[in-house]
Amino acid sequence: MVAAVGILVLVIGTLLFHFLSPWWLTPLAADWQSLDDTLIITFWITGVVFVVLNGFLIWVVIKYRHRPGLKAHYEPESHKLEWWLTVITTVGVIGMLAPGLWAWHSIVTVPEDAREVEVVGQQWNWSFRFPGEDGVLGQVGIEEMNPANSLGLKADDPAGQDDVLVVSGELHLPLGIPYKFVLRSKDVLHNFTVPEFRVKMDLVPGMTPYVWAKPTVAGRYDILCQELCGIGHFAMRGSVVVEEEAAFDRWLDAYPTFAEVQEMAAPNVAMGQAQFAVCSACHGAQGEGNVLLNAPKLAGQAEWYVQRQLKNFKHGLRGAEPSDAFGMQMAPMAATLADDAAIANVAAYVASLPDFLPPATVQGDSKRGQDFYVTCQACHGAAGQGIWSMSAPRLSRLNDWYLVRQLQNYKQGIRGAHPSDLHGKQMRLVSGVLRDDQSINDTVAYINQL
Ligand code: HEC
Ligand code: HEC
Ligand SMILES: [Cu+2]
Repeated sequence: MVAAVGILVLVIGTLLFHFLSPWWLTPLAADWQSLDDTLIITFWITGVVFVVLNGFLIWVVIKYRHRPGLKAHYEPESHKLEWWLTVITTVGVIGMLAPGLWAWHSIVTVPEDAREVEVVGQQWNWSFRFPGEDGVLGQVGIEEMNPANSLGLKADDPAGQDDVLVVSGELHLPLGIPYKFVLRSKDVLHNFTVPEFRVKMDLVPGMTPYVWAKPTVAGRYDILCQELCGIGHFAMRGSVVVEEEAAFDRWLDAYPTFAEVQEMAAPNVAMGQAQFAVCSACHGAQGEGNVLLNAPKLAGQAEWYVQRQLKNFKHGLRGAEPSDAFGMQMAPMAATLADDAAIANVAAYVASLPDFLPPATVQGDSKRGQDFYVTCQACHGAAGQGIWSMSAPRLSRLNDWYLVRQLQNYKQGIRGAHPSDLHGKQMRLVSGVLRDDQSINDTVAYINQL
């Protein structure tokens, strides 16, 4: 009797969980109703079988329970029953598999009018490339990759010249137009997933798998990597923004073609030095930092990172949160840099400043910090030197008080809260490994020794 009640509770509990749980499909935002239908059909078939089988089990347990004097009847074979069970099972399995074959056929059949975008995955960031007017993506090679050409386009391929490079984790797409996502991995296996689009496909190094979708609902959706691709796998997030075509065109226009990137003049350090006069009021004449003004040391930081932060400050991705008192002081300063060229000049000047080791001010247990740093070094490097291909800046030889404040800001969502600040969001997710202020101090004490 106890067993029968147990099974009954299990069945009712499972059904309740299925219908009441909040972990249900996200609202559909692409033309993939067929995938949802396939899933629902499978749920129905398995659900009915689950209830019927367990109901039968309960009935058997009650009806044939042990009673004194009752003897089991031996019947090893029943052709009639076997025949019925085979037919029902076959129909059930066909019912589950056939819709999947149809759906799979449409996944691998890209519509004629689909446009193309390349999705590039790497540990642990996303970037994108549109083929430009010729509609053809130019050739790429790993040996071409460097901070100025992070997608590795080949300079001598004419097809690549008009490719539009979106070196940012945020992709925009026009509403109602089918897109073929050509997938490329720079390093290991990744998986491109947009739950609302119902697309999900592995990025395999050396291959270019693809998947397609037609976005049908405007909005912002997460891009997830659903492959265990290393320590930062959970923090490998991107965004896709679906909007009207006019807004999409404006967005895409703001990104340079490969030809434009190559033509960009080398930064002018002398002009950068002139611009830096403003900055030195807070950051010091040699970019050495000033704790009284809360302005960190800049000397020794990588050019690409300084550039990105200045753009983030200027465009409101950093220092726009009202709770970010120090970022708010910096943001108007970045706005004094008129354009990308001015930003590049000043970043080049900062990179030319002589580096030195600033005094340590933070106390902590560096042995304990070393254990935490195992996570950090996957992106920031074992010596805290920063790794551009991870988008992670240098941490060694910065002001330790500044590092502590940034880690607190990430944890509290003061930095990295803007939806377009995907690098900041990544650090926010990762900062969860440092549970409290003590762990932060310990980690920074260890970084001081690097
Ligand atoms: C009014 C003082 C002030 C001036 C002037 C100023 N900054 Fe800043 N800057 C700050 C403060 C404060 C921060 C730290 C913000 C934070 O804690 O998030 C900062 C942060 C930065 C950062 C981020 C560093 C990092 O490691 O992420 C960069 C880069 C930077 N400033 C560059 C500049 C440049 C270039 C100029 C001149 C155009 C400039 N700053 C002018 C106060 C200033
Ligand atoms: C998955 C990669 C990844 C891991 C792991 C990671 N970081 Fe970061 N970190 C980044 C990126 C990317 C940025 C740059 C964020 C931006 O551009 O705003 C960053 C920025 C920072 C900054 C701000 C530096 C500055 O100059 O403002 C600090 C401090 C920092 N990380 C500390 C840590 C610590 C400590 C750990 C380990 C607990 C860690 N990070 C682990 C990717 C990572
Ligand atoms: Cu990944």
